[in-house]
Amino acid sequence: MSASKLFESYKLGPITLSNRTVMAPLTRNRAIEGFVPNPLAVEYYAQRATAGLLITEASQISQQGQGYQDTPGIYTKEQVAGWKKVTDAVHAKGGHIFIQLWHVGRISHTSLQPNGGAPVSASAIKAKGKTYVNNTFTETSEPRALELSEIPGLIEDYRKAAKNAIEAGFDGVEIHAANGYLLEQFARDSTNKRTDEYGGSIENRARLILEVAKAVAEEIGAERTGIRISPVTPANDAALDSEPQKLFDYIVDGLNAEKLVYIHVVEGATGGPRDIAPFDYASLRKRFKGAYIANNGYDLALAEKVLAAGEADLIAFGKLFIANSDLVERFKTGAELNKPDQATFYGGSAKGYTDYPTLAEKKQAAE
Ligand code: 8OZ
Repeated sequence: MSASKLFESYKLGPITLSNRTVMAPLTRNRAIEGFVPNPLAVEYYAQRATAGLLITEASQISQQGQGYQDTPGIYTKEQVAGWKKVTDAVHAKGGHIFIQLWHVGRISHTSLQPNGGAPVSASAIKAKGKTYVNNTFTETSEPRALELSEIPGLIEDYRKAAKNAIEAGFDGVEIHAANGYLLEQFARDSTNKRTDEYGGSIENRARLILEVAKAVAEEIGAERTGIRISPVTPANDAALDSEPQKLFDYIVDGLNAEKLVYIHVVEGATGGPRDIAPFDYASLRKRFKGAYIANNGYDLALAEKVLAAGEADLIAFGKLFIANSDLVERFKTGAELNKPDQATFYGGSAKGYTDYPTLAEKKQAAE
């Protein structure tokens, strides 16, 4: 039995997590009619409730915020009712769960947009790359720049989604400001060419993220509001900002002012190399007064090392939690890990979703 810090409890705002593991947000494309979470999601998340904190798959805050087929939303009554079953099941097992609030911006396709319109972004610059719609990988559509007059309505969509999240029983929300989606499209100067108060200087490009953080925190409490950032990821054609360190130091200072409960940092290229571009994550860690959740390519050894050094408070694991619902127990006992099956990540049903064998089931099968 290891005496690692990973298995110590952690007070995150008003809730106490039973350990320092976090299940990272993981897109699974299994939503049903009306972009309501699949009934199987109840079992899927409940199976993983021994994580210190579960963060749901990214969930669109509006129809405009959707970019891929079969992702769940958090903007209708039916979606809220679907999520309530998930949060009830997780809480019944003693777990804690946040929902990730998502607007994809330009990473979308007209077929998913209201009235078949263009997806929106900071500027009318098309992303190179594909999204998945109508069961096919499809070029993203040419976006249009959001009008200045549309921005209050966009912030209102985040605020309403956060309100819905609390109604659905979530312990809090994570604002998705990572991986080349809308909020990052505004932050980076590679994708934001605006000339109004949301473009140009770092202060202007950070404005939307900070206004969204403020609105959400005002609605549900800063102690229930976290955010995910990915300062140097190339995901979704996100070319590097010209000054990523200055940009994200500024953003984190602003998040401090809003008293957010955590920053969740994708270190390096999402799902890829951790050292893709130079960046001083310790600077963010030092500046930010709330919790630091580290993510990207962590295994048990790296997690223990980083926690012991005080470089993070919590560690988020993605693929390892897909394949191992009892990941915490496996880490504790040094048990072998199941391998994730990439073919069943996106779309489908129970296969590769709720049917990975637990340690207990494996033992039983061997007897
Ligand atoms: C994989 C496939 C589709 C979306 C992200 C929400 O990267 C995603 C995502 C991941 O943040």
